[in-house]
Amino acid sequence: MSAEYQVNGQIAVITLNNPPVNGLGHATRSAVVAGVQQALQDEAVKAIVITGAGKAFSGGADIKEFNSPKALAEPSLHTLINVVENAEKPVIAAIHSVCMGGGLELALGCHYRIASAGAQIALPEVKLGILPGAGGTQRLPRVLGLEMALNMIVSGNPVASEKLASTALFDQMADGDLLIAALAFADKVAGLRPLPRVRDLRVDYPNSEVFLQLSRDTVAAMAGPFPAPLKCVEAVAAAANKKFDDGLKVERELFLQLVQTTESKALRHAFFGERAASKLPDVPDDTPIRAIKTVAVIGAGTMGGGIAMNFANAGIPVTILEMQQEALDKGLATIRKNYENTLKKGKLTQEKFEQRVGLIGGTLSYDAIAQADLVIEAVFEDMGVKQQVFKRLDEVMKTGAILASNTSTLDLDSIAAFTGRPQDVVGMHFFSPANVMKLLEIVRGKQTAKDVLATVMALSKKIKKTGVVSGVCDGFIGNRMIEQYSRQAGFLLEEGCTPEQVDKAVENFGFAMGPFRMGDLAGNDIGWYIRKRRYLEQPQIGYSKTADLLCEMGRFGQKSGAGWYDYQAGDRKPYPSQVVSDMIIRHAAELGITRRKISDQEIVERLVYALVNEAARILEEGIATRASDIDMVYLSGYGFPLHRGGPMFYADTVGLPKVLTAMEEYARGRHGDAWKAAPLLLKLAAEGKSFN
Ligand code: T1G
Repeated sequence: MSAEYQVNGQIAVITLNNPPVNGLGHATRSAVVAGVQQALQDEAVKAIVITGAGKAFSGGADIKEFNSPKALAEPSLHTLINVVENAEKPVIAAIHSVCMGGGLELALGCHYRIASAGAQIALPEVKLGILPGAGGTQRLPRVLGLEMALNMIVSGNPVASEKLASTALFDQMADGDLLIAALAFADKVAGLRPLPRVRDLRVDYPNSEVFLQLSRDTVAAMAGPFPAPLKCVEAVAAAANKKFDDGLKVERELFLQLVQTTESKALRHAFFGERAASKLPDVPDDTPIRAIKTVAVIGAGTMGGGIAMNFANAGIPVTILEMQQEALDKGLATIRKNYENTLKKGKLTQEKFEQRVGLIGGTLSYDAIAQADLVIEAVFEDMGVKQQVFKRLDEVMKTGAILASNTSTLDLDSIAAFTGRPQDVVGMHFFSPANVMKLLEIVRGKQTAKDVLATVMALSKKIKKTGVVSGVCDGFIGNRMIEQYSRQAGFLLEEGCTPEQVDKAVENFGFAMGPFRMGDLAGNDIGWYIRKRRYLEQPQIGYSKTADLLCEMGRFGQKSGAGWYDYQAGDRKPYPSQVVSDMIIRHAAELGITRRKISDQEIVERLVYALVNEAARILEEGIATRASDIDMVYLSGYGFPLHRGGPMFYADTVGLPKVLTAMEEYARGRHGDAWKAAPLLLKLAAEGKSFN
C-alpha cells in the first residue's frame, strides 16, 4: 500500500507510505486521491490530515518513475493537488523531516500546513535541470513572498522549517508529537469557512519588475550552461504578474521546455548515476557491514593528511602513522593549517575546528593502530614499499580489520597477496586533494569479500564521497582512460598545437582544466614516473616524447616554478612559454612532422573520444559495472562538464556511429593504432544502441 487511510475521531488521516522517502509515485497519488474522496463522502469526517510515514513527509515526485509513462499517468500530481485544493473539507498537511519538490507542492495545495522543526523544505527541481512543475513556482511566492521564494526555487537548496515558521507557509509549528498537534489543529479549524487556498493569495511586491530584472541579470551571470535557473525566474515572475491559472500555464510550458533539454537529461543522469554506483549486482543491499568506529592512515603526506581529514570531518577518530617524528609533525601541522584556513574563511565554526583537529591523532608505532577497524595506506607508489607495509599490517591488525590501499595504479591483487587475509584487502583510491575531490574509486580485488565492499561503499557515503567500484587493471577506471587522453594531447602538440590551444579548447568544451594546466598543477613528474614503467612493460605503446623532454628540463610544473607554462613567483597564473614552444617545434622537426593548423573540434574529439574508446574496453572487460559509473568517475574526479553528463552520456548524445566516423578519420593519421575501436563500441553503434 502506498498510502494508509484511517479515521481518528472525526479526522481522516492519510499517511503517505512509499519508502524510502514517500516519492509521489502513481500508486501513492492514486491512494491519496482515493483517501480524500473517501473522507469527503464520509459524513462522520469533518477534516483531513495528510502526513508521511518513515523518514519523510515526501521527497517529491518519484524519481524512479522519471522518463516512464507512470510519471504522468492519472491521477497526475496536478490532479492530486487539485483534488486536495478543491476539497470541501479542510485538508491539513502535517510535515516532518523532508518536504521537497512535488511533496512541498502537494502541501501547498492543502488548506493548512503545520510542521515540526528541523524539516528540510525545498523545491530542488532546478538541480535536475527542470523547475517545480506542479504549481510550486506559483504558490510558494504567495506564501513566502517574491524574494524568499525566488531564492529557494533558483538555488534549489533546502531551508529548515523553523526558519519559515513566521511565514504564511506554516499555520503552526508543532511542538512534540506532530500527529497529535495536527489532529488538534484539524479539530480547531474543521468548521471554518471559506477554506483558505494559497492560490487565492496575491504576491504583494511593489515594483516587482525592477527586482525581477535584477534577478534575471544576476541569475544569467551565474547559470553557466544551464537554462533552468533563468526559466525559474520567468516562472516566478508570472506569479507576480499574472492571474494564478495564467501563471500555472507559464510554469507548465517552461517545465516542458526544460525537461527535454540535454542539460536536464545530463543532470538527471548524474543524479541517478550517483545512486546507481552504490549498487553492486552481486552484493545484496542487505549485506551486513562491518562497524567502522576508528580509522588509521599510514603516511602523513599530502594524500595521507587529506584522507585523514575526510574521516575527522565525518566525526570518525583517525590516527596517522608515520616512520619519522618529523614527518608526522609536518603532516599534522599541514592538516591543522588546512582547517585554520577553512576557519578563517568562515566555512567552519571554532567548535567544529577543535572537534575535527581533536579527532586526528598521530603515532610512530604500528601497535598503536592494531585495533583500528579500517587502515588505509597512503605511502609511496612503489610495490616494494607497499609490500613492507602490508606485511606489517597483516602482523599487527586485529582480525576483521579492513586493509585498504590508496594506490592509483598498482595491482591490488599483488598487494593483497602480501597478506594472509586477501579477503579483507580493498583499494580506496582518493583523488588529490583527498579532502576535497568527491571521487573515491573502490578497487575490488579478486578475493575482496562482499561485506568489505558493502562496508566501504556505505562508508564512502558517510564521508560524502562518490564511491565507484573498479576492477583491477592498470589505472583502474579514471587513470586508465586519462592515459589515452594524455597520449592524444601529446600527439596534438607534435602535430601543430600549443599547450594553451589544447587547454583552451577543452576548457571551452567545459572541462574544469585542460591537460597541460592539470599536469602543471598535479606535477608532470608523476606521469613521467608512470610512463617510464610503461615503456618497460608495454614498449609497443607509442607516446609523444614532449612530456619526457619537459621533465628532463626539470619543468615539473607549479611545484618547480615552471612546467608546460611559465610561472611568476607567488602567482599561480600560467603564462605561455617560449622555451616549451621551441622544444615542441624542435622535437616535431626531428620527427620530420610538418606541423599544421588544428581545429578546436579536432582537439576536443581526439581527447574526449579517446576517453570514450578506452571506457568501452573498461566496460566490456567488466572493470566498471555500468556506463553511468564511468560517467560518475569523470564528473566527480576529472572535471568533466556536468552539463554534458560524462563521457559515455556525451557519446550517446553525439551518437555512437558519429563517434566512430570521427575515430576512423583519426585512425588514418599518426599513431593511428591508438584509434582501434573497442568491440563494444562497434557493436553498440552497429545495433543503433547507446552506452546508457
Ligand atoms: N523519489 C524516489 N526515491 C527517492 C527520491 C524521490 N524523490 N529522493 C530520494 N530517493 C531515494 C534515493 O534514490 C535513495 O534510494 C533513498 O531515497 C535515500 O536517498 C513535479 C517533478 C530526499 C533529501 O529532487 O534530495 O518533484 O538508493 O541517499 O541523504 O515539481 O534523496 O536507498 O534505493 O539521497 O537522506 C524533486 C531528491 C523531484 C529530491 C534524502 N525531489 N532527493 O536524502 O538519502 S522532481 C528531489 C534528495 C519533482 C515536481 C518535480 C534526497 C533526500 P536508495 P538519499 P538522504
